Amino acid sequence: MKFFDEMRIAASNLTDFASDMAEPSVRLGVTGLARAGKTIFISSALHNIIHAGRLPRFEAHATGRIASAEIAPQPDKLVPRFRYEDHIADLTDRRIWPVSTSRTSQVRLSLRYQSKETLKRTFRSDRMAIDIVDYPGEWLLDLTLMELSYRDWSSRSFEQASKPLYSPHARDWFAHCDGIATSLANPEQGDEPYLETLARSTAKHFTDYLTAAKQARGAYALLTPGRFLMPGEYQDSPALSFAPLPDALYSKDKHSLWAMMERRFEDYKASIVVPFYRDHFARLDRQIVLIDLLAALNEGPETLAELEETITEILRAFRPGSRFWLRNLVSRRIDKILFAATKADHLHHTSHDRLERILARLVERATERVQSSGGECQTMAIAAVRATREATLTVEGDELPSLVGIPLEGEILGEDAFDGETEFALFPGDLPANPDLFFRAAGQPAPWGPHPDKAAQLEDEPNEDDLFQDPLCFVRFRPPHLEKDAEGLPRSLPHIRLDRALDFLLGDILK
Ligand SMILES: Nc1nc2c(ncn2[C@@H]2O[C@H](COP(=O)(O)OP(=O)(O)OP(=O)(O)O)[C@@H](O)[C@H]2O)c(=O)[nH]1
Ligand SMILES: [Mg+2]
Repeated sequence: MKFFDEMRIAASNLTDFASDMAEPSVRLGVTGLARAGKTIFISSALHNIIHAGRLPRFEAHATGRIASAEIAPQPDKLVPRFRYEDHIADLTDRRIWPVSTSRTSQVRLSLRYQSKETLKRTFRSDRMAIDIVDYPGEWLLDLTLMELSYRDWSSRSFEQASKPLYSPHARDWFAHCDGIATSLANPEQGDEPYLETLARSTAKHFTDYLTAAKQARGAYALLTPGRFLMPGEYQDSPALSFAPLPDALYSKDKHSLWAMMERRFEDYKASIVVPFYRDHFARLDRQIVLIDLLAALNEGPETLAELEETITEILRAFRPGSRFWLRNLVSRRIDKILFAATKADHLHHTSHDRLERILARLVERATERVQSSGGECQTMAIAAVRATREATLTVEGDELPSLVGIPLEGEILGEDAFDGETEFALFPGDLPANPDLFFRAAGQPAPWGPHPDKAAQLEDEPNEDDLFQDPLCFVRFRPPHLEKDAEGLPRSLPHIRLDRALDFLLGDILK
């Protein structure tokens, strides 16, 4: 971390302070791996606050103390504005989910509210700005690079790629690496310096591996560098032409391929990762960490273990602890973190407590870290947009707690292929009451909820032998149909516990 960065963070904190005199602001971090639900959370939270949504547990909103809420010009003029209106139009008019985020954007919600404290009420009109940043989840993984040397990162990358879940995707890249020593000994002549050619072809093989591994393993895997998977403005840039090298190629010669790669790795950290952290995370006050736990559960214990590792690693970057690389630079401290399991509308409410318990177990290590540095944590199962409603299915005389919704076009469940128009009722399965079942050693069968055919034979609590090894019944649904109000505007987006999440994150600030 360079002195210049420290100055910049200090300066931006000062600017925050100056603008805070007019309108105090809170920076809310919406953090999560790719596809965790960040964009949907931000869109639905804004829409519900602005359009008088049903938020009974968000006290300031429910009691009418928020007099006005509107999108206001954001403080960072060079960052694109979050495309709130487009996302809401997608969700409410076209009833499609917005596409994956490929760049950073920001939005400021400006609130006027009536304080509960008489003194405050008498002496000033209360205003509060809430700044939120949206970004591609892939980039979050890069925060884990900051404390790694090139050599450590290289050996980590090879170690991961050698694991059975990854090695099938790494064959070409490994074969290429095997040939590097030979290429170095017999350089081919071309227009470009041969080390450059070699660096680029190595980076290409490595990127192909990362892409294939991510496709197979989902967003949970700690695959870095994140920009290789979601380059944003660095598409095709030389900043992304490096890769890990086998330790056998380690060299102290500053003209070697190793040294070249090492320089590029360090440049990547200094010129891409540090600014990303500095501009978006270093100044956060509050944070919600969104986790697509259901999808990870569906994948099995290996994925869950991987997700746990990834989340814990990432959160190290947010803890001002002793080995923390930015510890003296962050003038603001995150004092509250909410861990939320998203998309809870894929489960019947009778399973929400269980999902929360699994989440609490998943973030145990991360929570300890936050609490040891004085922060407050909570866990919650939420759906920022509720795409299903609940119903009871009767199967052979048994009543099964079920969900009704319109599966997305192209979704397949057993023999059913969906057209994106037809409603469908399904029994999603139950989660086991004991979260430990999910955290057994990787490699063992997944302890999924009972298969629908078996459900009727089971007592309340399935024992392990009864657990079926199929995943939960899981299809992706279209966003819900919304009635229009008297002015022809769509009513607010339905959700699960979005209000409780907002109350935890912002309630005390709006007292
Ligand atoms: N049913 C349901 N699906 C959701 C919800 N939130 C997110 N999803 C689904 O998850 C997908 C990803 O959500 P996003 O909000 O785009 O995820 P993100 O974290 O912004 O992902 P990146 O931009 O790729 O980092 C959406 O396209 C939806 O299919 C929810 O509350 N309910
Ligand atoms: Mg997004």
